[in-house]
Amino acid sequence: MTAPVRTRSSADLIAAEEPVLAHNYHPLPVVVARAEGTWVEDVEGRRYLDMLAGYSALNFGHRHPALIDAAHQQLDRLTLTSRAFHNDRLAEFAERLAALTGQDMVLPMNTGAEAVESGIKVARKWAYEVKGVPADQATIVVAADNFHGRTTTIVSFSTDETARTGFGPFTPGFRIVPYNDLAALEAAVDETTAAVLIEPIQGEAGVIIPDEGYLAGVRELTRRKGCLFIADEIQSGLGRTGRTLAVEHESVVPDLVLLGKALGGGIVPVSAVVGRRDVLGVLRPGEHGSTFGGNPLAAAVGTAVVELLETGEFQLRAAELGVLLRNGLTDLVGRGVVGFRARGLWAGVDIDPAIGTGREVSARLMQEGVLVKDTHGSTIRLAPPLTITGEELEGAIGALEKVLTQGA
Ligand code: IF1
Repeated sequence: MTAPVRTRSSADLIAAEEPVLAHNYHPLPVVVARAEGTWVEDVEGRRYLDMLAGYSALNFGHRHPALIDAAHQQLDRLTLTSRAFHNDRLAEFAERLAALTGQDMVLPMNTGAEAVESGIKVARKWAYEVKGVPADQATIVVAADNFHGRTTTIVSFSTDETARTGFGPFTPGFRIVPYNDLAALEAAVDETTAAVLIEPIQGEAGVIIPDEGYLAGVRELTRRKGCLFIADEIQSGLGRTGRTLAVEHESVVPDLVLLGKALGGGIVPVSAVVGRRDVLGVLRPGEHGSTFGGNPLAAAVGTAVVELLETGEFQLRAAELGVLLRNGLTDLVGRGVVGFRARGLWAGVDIDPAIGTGREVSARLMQEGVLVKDTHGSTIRLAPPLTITGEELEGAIGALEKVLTQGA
């Protein structure tokens, strides 16, 4: 008889996973049992500051009261109808999300990858029916070092061999150009191009922030060449960079915006494609769908998330605390940090490889009570909940300083 999970130690639980759980992750050896706000607690009661926030899915912290309350209320009323019928929560979610993002229409899905796949399908359909691209000839231009999810079509245009190897054959119709390179983009976009799909800031690549003017350049180029600009804001959006959407830093309005992660408040998977009516309007009944997309529980939580963002409070917090983060990291340059990129409460920090790999530094930070995730090589990403206090943020930076100056 397996002991009830609540009495098994972290070590027991880690060991118990090994024979029965697919090994598609290599987690840090911490077993989280409860969490609130910016703090998580492991099985033994040790507390950690969560500087990953579920890869930006926990922008509002763990179990934000307003979001948990919205979920509880909906759980006691209605959780799922399928889209075969209407439900009484979806209209308000779509109305308020469209208004928040300055777009016309919403296509509700569940995971980020589903939003990306849906954006690709809508862009192709728009290319055939509106732009007049010959059937099955549509191309979509993406950036090298992208991360848009894990489906076979999405990894078809990944440049990360680890994400691709062994998963072919791949979906055709994608062209890859260097990120932050308008000349290369100009050369790749032609009369077959349905869309340019990019992250306004590349997350997994290490929080790569393009030159000022790049996003505006993509907007001008796609408009001039008659193709769509699709911005993947699944990680960069919903307050993370100090604005509702990262594209707002250049006052750019894409034709489609892909949202996910924090849209579900860290409670349920909620994603969406938001965009122009004449683009999302190409979809007709029966042409696309999802069992859970737009379900009343997701819509209730999603509406509560939008409500949090409508005040602008979290965007302001990210912008203001982002100054503290930037200053703290600047003080560490030359003292274990070889470089960093930061916008709002989001940073990619390049550690001196002589001190350790990103994974090794993450393990040492864990010992200091701070949880982060490495991206590649010796780069770690910092993406705390936007609810973090200045004092907590200074504590995290202090822990990083200690780990770096302790040396190898
Ligand atoms: C994993 C990375 C981050 C995303 C962007 C779409 C998706 C993601 C910009 C797909 C998802 C997640 C996936 C998760 C870890 C995490 C991740 F390390 F994989 F690359 F954040 F950087 N667009 N990113 O960042 O959304 O289908 O996962 O809901 O796969 O390990 P999803």
